[in-house]
Amino acid sequence: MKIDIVTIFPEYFGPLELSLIGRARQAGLLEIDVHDLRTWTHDVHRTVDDTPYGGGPGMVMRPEPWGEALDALASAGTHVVVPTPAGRLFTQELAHELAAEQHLIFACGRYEGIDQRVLDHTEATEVSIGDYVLFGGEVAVLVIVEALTRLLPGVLGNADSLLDESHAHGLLEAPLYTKPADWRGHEVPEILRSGDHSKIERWRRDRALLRTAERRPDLLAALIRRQALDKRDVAVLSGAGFQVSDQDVAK
Ligand code: JD8
Repeated sequence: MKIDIVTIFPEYFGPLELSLIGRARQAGLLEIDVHDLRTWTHDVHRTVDDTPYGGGPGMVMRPEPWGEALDALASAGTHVVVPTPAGRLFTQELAHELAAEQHLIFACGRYEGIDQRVLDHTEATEVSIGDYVLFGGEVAVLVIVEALTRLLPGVLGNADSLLDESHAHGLLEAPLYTKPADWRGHEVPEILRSGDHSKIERWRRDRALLRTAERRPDLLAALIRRQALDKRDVAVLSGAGFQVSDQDVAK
């Protein structure tokens, strides 16, 4: 996969050299190039912003440098992605969609954002990483690139395989423990030390179900809608006082 990132702050992307993303790049599984938007300005001050039509606070990114940048970087099957609080919510589902692309160009806005005509002209996908307000698109791009990198073939080993993970099931993960068995008087649950693997699997499923019901009722509702709970799941939830019925059991 090829990724181009266009920004007025190329220094934000130093972390993409580190750890597993850095290793994926070195292994040739992922090519990332970071570009300074000001490369595509022509005035002495390398201006990228101007006042908003219609008035209002702050400044808007001018379309001309963006147009030149995106023309210079575009290839045949390019997909432009623009982080904005008004975009489609970034989820694991969207991560899979984007990870299937050959070439992505990320356009990082600053100030109040980018002139809408750039997004319209390039048929960009507008994406939001969540309902809170950032100063610009750079951190959102770091989040999205990390989520995509994990999905690229050859990046994950068996130890951290995609099959087993919480968002694949639509459940939160059960809690994790390592040694020592007693830490400051807090003990690791007995069952995890029992060596009984079928009991341990059931215990983890129960913890995951109860945690999800407690913390993310939206995820539990989605599982019920998809008829993804079995009789035992429903019994565990109902035994813990959560409102579930026989209707919610998969047929
Ligand atoms: C891009 C400019 C700041 C946004 C006025 C000043 C994503 N989940 C998210 N929260 N915030 C962003 C985001 C914020 C951005 C830009 C992304 C470019 N800003 C603007 C509009 C309101 N402030 C984001 N993805």
